[in-house]
Amino acid sequence: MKKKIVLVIAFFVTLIASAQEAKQELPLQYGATNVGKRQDAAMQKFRDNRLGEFIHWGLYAIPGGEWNGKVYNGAAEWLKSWAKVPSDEWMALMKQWNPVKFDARQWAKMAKDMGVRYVKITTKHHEGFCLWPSKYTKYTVANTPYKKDILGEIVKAYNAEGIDVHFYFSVMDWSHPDYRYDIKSEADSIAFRRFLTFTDNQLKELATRYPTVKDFWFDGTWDSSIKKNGWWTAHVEKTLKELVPGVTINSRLRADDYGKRHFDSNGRLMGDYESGYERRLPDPVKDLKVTQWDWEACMTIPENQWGYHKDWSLSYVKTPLEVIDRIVHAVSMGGNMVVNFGPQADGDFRAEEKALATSLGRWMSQYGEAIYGCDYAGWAKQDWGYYTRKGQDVFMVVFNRPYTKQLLVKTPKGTQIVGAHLLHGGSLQVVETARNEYNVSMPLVEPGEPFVIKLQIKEEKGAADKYRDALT
Ligand code: FHN
Repeated sequence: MKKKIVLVIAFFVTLIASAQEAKQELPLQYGATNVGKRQDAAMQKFRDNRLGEFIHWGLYAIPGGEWNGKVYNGAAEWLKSWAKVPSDEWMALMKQWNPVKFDARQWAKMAKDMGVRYVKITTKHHEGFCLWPSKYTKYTVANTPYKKDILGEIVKAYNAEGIDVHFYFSVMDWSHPDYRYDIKSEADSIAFRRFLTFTDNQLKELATRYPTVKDFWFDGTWDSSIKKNGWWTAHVEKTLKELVPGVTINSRLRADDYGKRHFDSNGRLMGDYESGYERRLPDPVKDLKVTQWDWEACMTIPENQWGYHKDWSLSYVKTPLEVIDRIVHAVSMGGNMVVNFGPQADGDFRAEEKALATSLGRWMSQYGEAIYGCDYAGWAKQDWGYYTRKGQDVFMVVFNRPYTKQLLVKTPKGTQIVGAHLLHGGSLQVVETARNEYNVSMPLVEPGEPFVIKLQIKEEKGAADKYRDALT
């Protein structure tokens, strides 16, 4: 009887709580459009790709962080702002834009060998210089000594290697007289409306000139002017999706009716995937909420240089192992990772980036099975590294070797480990030590680098439990 009363009370408490929750939902015209994760083939492809190459290339590659003899340590693609260079002076750099060593096929080959499945290329960064011959501005490759459509060459060459091309696009445009950081007057509002039309035109131009584009990744969308025009961000998402079937769009584009960004005022993700993890990653234990939506992180190789900077000694430069760690970390939590490159003004990559690409490629060719198409496994994180999962295959990516030579594995209820082997190697001993706890032995000959163990599992619901807890 007592139990029944408790159940009835619990039922009513839940009912009242959910009614209150429903009441708090704000009606939104420009909020999230998807319910849950997108499940169509294009989104699945985006997700399965997992590893991407980011490329920041623009006029900033020419000064490479130095202006009038002074080297600025801030991000090289922001040099115009650090050194307070007037727009016309900055845009005069176009006269020097002649990347004679640029070879799109070589770039695509390097990307392929590196193991990336997609590239994100800056069609236009904050400076406003366009890598395609846009007919809506004079600040494009067409008006440089080089003349050729760099973006077109990249799309063609990468697609020929089977690599998806994503377009980075900065809405904030320092070169445009109608751009506004905020709207404080009627005049601002009129100018900014003109700017939005200009941006619409450029986006339509990109979507129609390069119809194989798979994704638009927006940046430079944090200003009040954009937050006050949430309707426009929703309109861009809708227009691009009509123009390019299946296209994916990052959350950074979006603001809702109240100027709320990434997640709308009801807490729902806007766009198709979250893009807030920049040069950082969610905590693998505390931030498991991210496994509920799609997300993509991006990272620089030095601490904060996206465009080419001539002096990498000014900050810490990540080693290939650190980069690999971050890639696996992202995938283990159901995210993608994009590793950034900032090519030189002559169109070649700096030696450090080439070396990193080679190291990444070597590791990915050996262990990529634990990355591509993999997802969050749902198993409790252990100190030796990360789990990833694809269907029935669970992968252990081991970064930290324990002195015990035993890798502790705790499985979810009803999951048994029935075998383990080194990816491309022999089988490993598995000892069940307690309920849902196992020791997987380290390989006798250690690979000397982060390695992958593939587990064979059996998932049984309601399996007989051979352990009995002591009465305490
Ligand atoms: O300001 C930019 C920066 O230069 C770079 O492009 C990064 C890449 O995610 N996005 C902006 C800062 O969030």
